[in-house]
Amino acid sequence: MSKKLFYKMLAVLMLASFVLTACGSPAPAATEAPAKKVWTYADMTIGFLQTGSEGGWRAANTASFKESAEQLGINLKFYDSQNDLAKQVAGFQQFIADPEVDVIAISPLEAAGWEQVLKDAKAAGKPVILSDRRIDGNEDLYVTFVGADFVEEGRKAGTEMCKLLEGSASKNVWELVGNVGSSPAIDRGKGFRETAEKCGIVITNSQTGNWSIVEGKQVTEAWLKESKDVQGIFGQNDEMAFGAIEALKEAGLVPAVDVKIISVDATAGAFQAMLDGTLNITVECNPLIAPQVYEAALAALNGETLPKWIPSIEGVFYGDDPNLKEIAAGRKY
Ligand code: GYE
Repeated sequence: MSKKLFYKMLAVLMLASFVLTACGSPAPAATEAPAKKVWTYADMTIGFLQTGSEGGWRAANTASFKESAEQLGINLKFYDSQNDLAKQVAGFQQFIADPEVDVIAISPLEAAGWEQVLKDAKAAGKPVILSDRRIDGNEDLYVTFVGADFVEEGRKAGTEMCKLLEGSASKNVWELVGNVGSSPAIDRGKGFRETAEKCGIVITNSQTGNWSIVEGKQVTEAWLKESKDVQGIFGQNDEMAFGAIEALKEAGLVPAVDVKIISVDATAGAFQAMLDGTLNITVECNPLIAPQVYEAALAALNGETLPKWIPSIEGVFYGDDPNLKEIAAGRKY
């Protein structure tokens, strides 16, 4: 066999083995990255820390979480903080340590003091969603806030109180405030002052009624003992306004006539009070936000980036609205 033929055949063989390795035989298996888990609601266990039970709004909010979790097939671990901040922090730490819990949602009782537990949740790889109420502090420590613009709710109430007191010789207004330190209490007060003071309203009394009818009534009774020189009452929620209405009646004043009354929440009770003619206006704060919270939780687990605020949709309702009865009949809470 001539040298020339030998080298030709050798070249062909080498070429063939090169092609085979490049195309044919599977290269040794590289360690493929495991397929990325795509979370579904059925996979998700969410630990939700509720504030406790205050009134109609909170009851509707709690029902929204429990009912939509059932509908979506989500495993919900519901923690009732009984309106006790220490209990709420302890519950948060419990969810961080709980291997079953994938994501944590919280309605913070107060805005301050969450830095450390949020850092712990982050270190534990558990996304956190704020529901209904904000916290002060570093936005990087939570995924998003689902809820209302409380400052804007306050502004709306202030603007409406200006309209109700138009032409009134004096514009003394009393404010029933939510639980001290909570973002709705802080922000609604800020928003109300921003617009109310533009028309010369003077806030001559302001005190917490802790979102309750009983305390709303007691605080108003105490003020009425001192003076009846009041033209308007701003209840930061419906329940406290209901308490003020009772106190005014017992003091011989006609609520919504002698004293204009505006509340926030727009629960069924507020519509009934407007239909009864004892409440002038209610500014809506939507409690049915659980589906948005769950959507955000799932997106977070699937690594999606979310806006830092997912606003809830809200309106204003008037006691003198000719369609009030129909509107009230169509309300979900
Ligand atoms: O306005 C009040 C409830 O956090 C927005 O809490 C909520 C407030 C609501 O007790 O009725």
